Amino acid sequence: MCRVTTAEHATDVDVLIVGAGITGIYQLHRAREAGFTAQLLEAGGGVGGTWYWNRYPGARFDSESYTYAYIFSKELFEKWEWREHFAEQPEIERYLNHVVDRFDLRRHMRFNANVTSALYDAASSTWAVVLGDGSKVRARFLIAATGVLSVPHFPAVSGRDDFRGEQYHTGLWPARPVDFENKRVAVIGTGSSGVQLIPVIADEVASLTVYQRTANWCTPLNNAPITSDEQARLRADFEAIRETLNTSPHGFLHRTHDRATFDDSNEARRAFYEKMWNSPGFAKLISHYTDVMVDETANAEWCDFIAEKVRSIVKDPATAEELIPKDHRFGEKRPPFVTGYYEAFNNPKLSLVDLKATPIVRVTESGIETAAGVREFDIIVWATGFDFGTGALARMGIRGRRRLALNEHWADGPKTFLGVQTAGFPNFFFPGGPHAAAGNNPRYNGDQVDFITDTLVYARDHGYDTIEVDPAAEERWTDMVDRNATAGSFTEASYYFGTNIPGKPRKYLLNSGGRPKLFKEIDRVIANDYKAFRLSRSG
Ligand code: NA7
Repeated sequence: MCRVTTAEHATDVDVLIVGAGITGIYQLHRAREAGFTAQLLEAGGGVGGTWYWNRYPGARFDSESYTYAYIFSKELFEKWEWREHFAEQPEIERYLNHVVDRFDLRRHMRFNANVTSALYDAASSTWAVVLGDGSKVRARFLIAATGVLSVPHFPAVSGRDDFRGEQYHTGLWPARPVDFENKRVAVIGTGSSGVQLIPVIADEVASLTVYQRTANWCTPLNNAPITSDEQARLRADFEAIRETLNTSPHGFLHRTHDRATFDDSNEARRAFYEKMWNSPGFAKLISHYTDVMVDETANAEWCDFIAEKVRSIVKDPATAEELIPKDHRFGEKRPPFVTGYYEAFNNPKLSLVDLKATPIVRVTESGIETAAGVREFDIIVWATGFDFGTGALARMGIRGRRRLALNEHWADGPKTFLGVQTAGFPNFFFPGGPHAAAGNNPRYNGDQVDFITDTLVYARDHGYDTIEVDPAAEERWTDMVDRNATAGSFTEASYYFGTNIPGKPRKYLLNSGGRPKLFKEIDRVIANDYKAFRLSRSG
């Protein structure tokens, strides 16, 4: 495949992948398996991507471990025994290292390799990629598996650099342990990361002040160790599990329910809500009453049930009220799943600051000043989220045909076809990026990796080395995403619309058509002999 015209444009590899997260590792494996030469660049010092950087205490899956992990290899599935239904970060990192070694991928990986620019050369149909250390790699195909939650967001709070204590972002957590023992700690942010961290460090600290701008609808994760009987059942059921994960609309094993809320009596509904409260992770969305996300009255009743639970757990009524969302319904934002979160607020060391009532004025040398005064801290943790979806791609200096910057092409929001390619950027793919997942991420991102790999193989088999999506296909897909953006439960309160980043275009960043739409379109592309792409030969 490395057919080139001049030595200057000789490619180092067929496929250059950026990012050693779950998607990038799988893409490297698939590219190698398909017979391409491949290299993977990773900005971090090790394997894991999101699961490398987000190593804060309490970081764990909220999809079941064996549904989030790889399912391409039966032997791998059988060999790796997850300890818990929802694995914690250290186990996840161990697993991803195990996969890399088991499939002999490490020798194709370069760590501490930060991409600063990527320029497309139309004459040779290659990508010239420059790294932070000035070194260059030229590749036929560039695949950015750079993740959607990989650029941490720090709010523009003045004085952040003045603070003399320790500061951390949950998404940039250091590899060395952070000592919380007897420290006065502030946690800013109560999204999925903050609410995982808070109960885990609560006992260690001298004091813990939680700065909350918006309360979330948190429900129990209901994690548990996987018993040896369950391990045996998982192994025995592998083929069925794989089939369900590969075909279900959300990529989970949870079954959908067949009843709407008011099909049931008051008593039956109450029992059902208890069952949901005690069910694992995302079952609370997928196995819930069919109308809970669409019928306001149905949603309100479920919210009332959660609010009652919060009031029954949190002893201080004023704190309980502050922890109950008043501005959005369940499912309008990505709901966090928790272990001991509400209970932690009964610990006298915890206090809650409502940032809507008393916003942060600035960070000082010794603490945080709000409208209510200054509190002093030894450690500040920013659990303030990410520049979701487009953040990493926007920072890679990507330029396509006629040096068009990706940021310019996407000035009004991302434009993609299937969330894998964008017009004017031939031979560039971005699985697991904008317009990607609408469910259990690795399943959906894996679909994209499989499709990309099949497309590269198709091009190779037909003697083409240039693949570029037709602008009309891009427009059709992007229109579909925008048109259906409000059809699901997420609203602009969710960072899935980019609303958490000042100045970012308000555009839906997931695939609003969901996995069935992706499958349908992939089938159509294949049936039409890849007509959605312009395939050509360079030189
Ligand atoms: P999230 O879910 O984006 O949460 C970020 C939190 O930080 C959230 O509570 C925000 O409040 C808060 N935040 C953001 N900016 C500010 C400012 N300026 N002041 C105060 N508070 C702020 O990120 P996570 O890391 O928790 O979770 C990300 C994903 O990881 C999650 O969805 C899962 O997929 C796993 P807000 O709600 O915006 O008022």
